[in-house]
Amino acid sequence: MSRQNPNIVITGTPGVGKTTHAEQLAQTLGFTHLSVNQIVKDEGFHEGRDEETGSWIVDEDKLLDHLESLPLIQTGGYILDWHACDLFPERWIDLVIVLRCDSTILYDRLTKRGYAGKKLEENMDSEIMQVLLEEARESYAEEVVVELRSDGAEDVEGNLGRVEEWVRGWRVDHGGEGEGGQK
Ligand code: DAT
Repeated sequence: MSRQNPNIVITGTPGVGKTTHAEQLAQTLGFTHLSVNQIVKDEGFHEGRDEETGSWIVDEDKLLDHLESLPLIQTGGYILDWHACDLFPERWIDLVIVLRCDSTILYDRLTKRGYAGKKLEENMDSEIMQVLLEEARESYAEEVVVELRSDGAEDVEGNLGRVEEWVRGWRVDHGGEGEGGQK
């Protein structure tokens, strides 16, 4: 198995900026952005919504089968954007980015999105208790996981530059030119 490009997971609590980062990175790197939540919804890989939180109850087997049918493992060049990461087999993934956000800023983003009550509370707790960071650290090798801040626009810019640099390095280490998009 020799991928031409790395596969990157972008994870974190809802509202931290996963979509914002994934869309821009996919564009600059020429990678494919997979919004896993959207796939779950569009393809019906779920058993309805949790009554209390409104989140999808995901059929993980169906989701994994679908992802496995993509050229993801062979070619690389995918950005998987989801609020969970322990589902993806380690051998698929080259980098796991855990975005983190200041709780006051996150509170504002989530209330603006219409989150309230238990859903808001659970997501705030999740960010404060760094649940996704722990999940990533438990599921992947230490050197694969990076924690990046996503409080303001300047963070996004810095993070994108850092990841692009990392991808260039990955390509060089894996026999590529260190430039260019997905082949
Ligand atoms: P997620 O995909 O993690 O749920 P998002 O990318 O949809 O998050 O971002 C939620 C909102 O917050 C959206 O209006 C964009 C804004 N946002 C995210 N990260 C930001 C950042 N670092 N600076 C400024 N705004 C940001």
